[in-house]
Amino acid sequence: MPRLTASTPLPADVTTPAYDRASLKPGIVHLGLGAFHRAHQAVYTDAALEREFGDWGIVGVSLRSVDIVHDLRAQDGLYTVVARSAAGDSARVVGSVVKGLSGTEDRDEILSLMADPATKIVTITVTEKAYGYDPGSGGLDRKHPSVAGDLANPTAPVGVVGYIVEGLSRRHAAGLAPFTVLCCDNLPTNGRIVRRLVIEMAGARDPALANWIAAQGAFPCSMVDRIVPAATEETRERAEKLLGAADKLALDTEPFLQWVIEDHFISGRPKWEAGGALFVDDVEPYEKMKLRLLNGTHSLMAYLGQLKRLEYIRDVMAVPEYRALAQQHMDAAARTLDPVPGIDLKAYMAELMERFENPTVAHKTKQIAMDGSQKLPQRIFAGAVEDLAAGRDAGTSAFVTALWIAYAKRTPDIDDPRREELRTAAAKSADSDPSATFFDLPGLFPQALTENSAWRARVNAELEKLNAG
Ligand code: CS2
Repeated sequence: MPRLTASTPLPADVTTPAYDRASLKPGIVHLGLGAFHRAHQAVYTDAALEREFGDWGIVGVSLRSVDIVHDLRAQDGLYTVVARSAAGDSARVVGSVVKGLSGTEDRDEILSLMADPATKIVTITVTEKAYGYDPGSGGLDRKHPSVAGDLANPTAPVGVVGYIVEGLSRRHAAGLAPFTVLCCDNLPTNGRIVRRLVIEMAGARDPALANWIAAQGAFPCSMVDRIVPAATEETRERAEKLLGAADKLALDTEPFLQWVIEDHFISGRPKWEAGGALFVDDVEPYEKMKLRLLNGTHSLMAYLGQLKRLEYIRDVMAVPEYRALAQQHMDAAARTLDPVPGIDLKAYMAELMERFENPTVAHKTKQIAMDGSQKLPQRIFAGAVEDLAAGRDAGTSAFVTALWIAYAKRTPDIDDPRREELRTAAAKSADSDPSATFFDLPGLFPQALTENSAWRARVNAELEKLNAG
């Protein structure tokens, strides 16, 4: 089967770039070329280019992986996104990514591009753990490997913050305006977090650079949403049938997608509203809603699924008792939210339950269970703190915490950057207070939870029930 390239003739029912791709020039550098970016921001940019063509091609950078970049080159930057639902599949070949670069092989080229006046925006999806963010201080975790490396060797960065600082430093030296940094990871007030990390790292090498970034930089917050399972052999086979060409980068996703962005860009932006993006003054209520209702409930189902040997989210949703637990947590989490402009929360939650049930989306509980130490603070603990302060019991959050601890105890090869600490906590956990060694993990649980003995007792009671069940 021939490989998908720019000259592949494609069937009429496959949506293809409706703009002159050959004349598309790059204006965005994207860090983190994973499935999520390719099925989300790249699709929005495709729609934006269709509506209003401009120099907004994306150069996709994978900081670690080389294969994906080689595949992208072999396919002229093209790949397929298949949106799947019970109503059927619809395939779109995305054209907005003009080039792929890898941090391992192309560091100089990436940095030159970041310093090029044509680059106006740097977008990021590198997952929570890659930033080296210390939730305790709100600043850099100086023990994080790439943070430590980039502080020691700032002109040859390996991590996301180091790349941004070196890119901005080169622009500063050249008398250019900064690029806008648009974080698209599931962190609350993500733009503000990245701004602080970047300014801190810049300040460590040159206070004048830090001042310039603080004064001239732009780090809009954004909330991103689309369920994109890791691609499998089945994904690639399906795309091959739909296209009549082989696509090693094909993805399956759901039809739903959402992007809420603060409209603060230094040198313009693509017309992302063409793909349905919403521009608002304050993203925080939307982020909170999504993190606590979608991601928090996802984490609940992921750990429950792992403990009950259910492979996919849809399998968890198919068990009425578990579905009810998901609903219960979502209802409780909704009580911690401020009103979200333009959103009917009831309808939003009903739609979430339908998305989780989508029979055609094979989203692995194991994938979502990954990196719990990086996810639970914003998904579960933050809401629990607010619940307890308001006199509510935060019972469903205690349940999710117990699920995660039970999972950590039963999974010695747990996929988490704090794996060694989790292993030790699991090994030292005592029957009299089984969650204590987890509550003692530095910087993980907010003080309001570690100091609340009634809530901790509730976590232990849930753990006991899970052990019995
Ligand atoms: C999931 C998210 O893997 C996870 O932790 O909760 O990736 C989720 O699918 C996306 O945030 C949906 O927008």
